[in-house]
Amino acid sequence: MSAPDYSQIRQQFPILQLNENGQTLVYLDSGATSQKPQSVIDAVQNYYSAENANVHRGVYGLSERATEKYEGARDKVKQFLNAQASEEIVFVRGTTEAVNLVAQSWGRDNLKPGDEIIISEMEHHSNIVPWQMLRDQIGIKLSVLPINDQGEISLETFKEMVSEQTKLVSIVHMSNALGTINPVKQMTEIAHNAGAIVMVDGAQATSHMQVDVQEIGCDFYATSGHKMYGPTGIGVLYGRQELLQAMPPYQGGGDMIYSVTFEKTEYNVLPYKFEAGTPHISGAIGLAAAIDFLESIGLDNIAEREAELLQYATEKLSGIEGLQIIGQAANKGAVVGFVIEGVHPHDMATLLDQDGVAVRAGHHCAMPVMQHFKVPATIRASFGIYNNLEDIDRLVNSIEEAKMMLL
Ligand code: 7TS
Repeated sequence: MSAPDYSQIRQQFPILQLNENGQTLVYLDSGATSQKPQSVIDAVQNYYSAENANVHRGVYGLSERATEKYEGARDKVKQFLNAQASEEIVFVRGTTEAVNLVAQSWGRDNLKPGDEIIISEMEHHSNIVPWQMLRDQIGIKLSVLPINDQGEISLETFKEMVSEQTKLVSIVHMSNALGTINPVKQMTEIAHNAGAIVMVDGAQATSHMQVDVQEIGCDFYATSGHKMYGPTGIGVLYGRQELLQAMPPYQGGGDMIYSVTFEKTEYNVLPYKFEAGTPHISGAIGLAAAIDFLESIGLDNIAEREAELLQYATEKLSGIEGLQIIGQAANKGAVVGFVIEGVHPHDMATLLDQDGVAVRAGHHCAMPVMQHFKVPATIRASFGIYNNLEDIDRLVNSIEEAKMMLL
């Protein structure tokens, strides 16, 4: 594929034409949620204008067409993640719901007191709290793989930690607070050798790099549509068919049943067993359009372009006196978290906003990462495919100006 025209790609995002406080918006918070290209907005609008009906139930044409579109979106996700079958793709609200589903369905059904789950110190709260809830419900042990001061895990330490007791490892693919990209394929191999299964939190990964669940070898993979240029409220749980097949439903209701009497309910086949109630039809259709958008650029091109942005941002930000980057992993995605001596992150983010520069300040739902680095919060610039070098220059200039006001 030839190099894409990135200024043309940026033009596809109407929101980036907005003026914020008198200046063109510089959006540097794609880690929280990405902006949406016109093609995704059109797909959602077209669904409601010309295709809306409930799925899997009507015998009339409109409902059949809505069902085809919804199931077509599932096939698209299957191909995007390289799952073996569409039955392995469960539509959920997002990564958070996917982790809760696995914890409550697989976890409650397969774990007993004393069994161990391993997560890492760099997890987002959504890959910590559901496991803590499970721990408190059934008495399992929750162990934490530490990170070093670069923000990396060690495969050696991981190897030593995993034991016969370990039944599941749940690890983030790319950290939202540090940018670290974890060696999930090697970790899966190590876990599998010890007889444990592996869940990967891919919320930050699927918009930045090619993800192939069969290549990784993981058992579950979770991601969120809204971080990959798709709508909010739609996400994906990939699960190996054999595992999903054996798991009990997570929620009960319509669509997830085959037959119901007051005595007994027979559950529907995969993946419907896990999709109780009317699903987020427009969300799935919008997500399919987002995948088309990503694939029209090419995930390898995206990774290359964002590596350039990361390198430029790292270089420029490192030149600011008193600024310290939190998270310096050798393998890193386009996220830069940092602190500035003597400046509270929230004050800085507020001043940057006045210049039209949107960054996030806070703990990024990864409080243990803040605890590791002994900071209350960081400022985070996270990049998407629409960002360019001028955005980074605007960020750096605004920081310099804000510093003069604050210090
Ligand atoms: N896992 C990671 C690594 C994340 O970054 C996030 C959201 C989630 C899970 C949860 O995803 P959700 O779509 O279910 O909410 N991260 C962020 C963030 O960095 N800023 O806002 C949300």
